[in-house]
Amino acid sequence: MNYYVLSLFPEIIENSLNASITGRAIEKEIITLTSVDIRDFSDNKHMKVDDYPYGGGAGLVIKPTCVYDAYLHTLSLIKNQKKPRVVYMTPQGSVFNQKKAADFAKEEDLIILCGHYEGIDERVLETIVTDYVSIGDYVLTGGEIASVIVMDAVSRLVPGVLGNSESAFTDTFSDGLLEYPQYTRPEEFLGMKVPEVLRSGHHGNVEKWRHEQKLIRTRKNRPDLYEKYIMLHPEEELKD
Ligand code: 6GU
Repeated sequence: MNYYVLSLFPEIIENSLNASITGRAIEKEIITLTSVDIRDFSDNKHMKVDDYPYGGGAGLVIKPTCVYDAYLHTLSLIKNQKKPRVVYMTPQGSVFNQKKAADFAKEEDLIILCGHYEGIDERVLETIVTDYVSIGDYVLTGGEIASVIVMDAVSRLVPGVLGNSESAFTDTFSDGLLEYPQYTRPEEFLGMKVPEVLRSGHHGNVEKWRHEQKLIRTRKNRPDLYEKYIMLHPEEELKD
């Protein structure tokens, strides 16, 4: 998986992705990250990339020329014949989820475009963007952190990025339920004991307890997901 991220703050993206599991995947060249600084494609001596909005109003708008030139430069770096998808990070997009992460993980190259403070001229978006993606119903100062979230979720689905012990956790959400609670030593912490069943050594009872915990948690924290799950598995509906 090769990511090409166009933004005005490449350091936010590099600092985040070069750490931890994604950082190790970059070192191993299972994924690559190329950040493209839109400011490098400014067409004036002050390195300005934005200008006043036509029609007036607050804030500035990123010029289409800078973004388009950054995009053409990015295409020139990509060997693949196929034109890559271009993901624009925006609260106006459709909300990112595990299904979209799996869809993006199938791509060989992904171009991700991030705005900051302000919008980007609509004409260049119409020309290059294939996917408009938001990460949720709140407003961030820019798309950089949102793009890191998308790349993190996509990267862990790329074969070889997770080690064996980590891939055990791949199926969170894959069955539509939240995960069960985990415990480790000590057996007693601040007067709280690890649930007896987990220390019983009875594998069947452990599985049953964990599944029930998933249902309890999902009903409490995500009633929307619980309703969906129960529609498909009515026999598992919790009694109380
Ligand atoms: Cl993708 N960008 C910004 N600026 N704010 C957001 C977002 C993206 N997703 C949710 N809020």
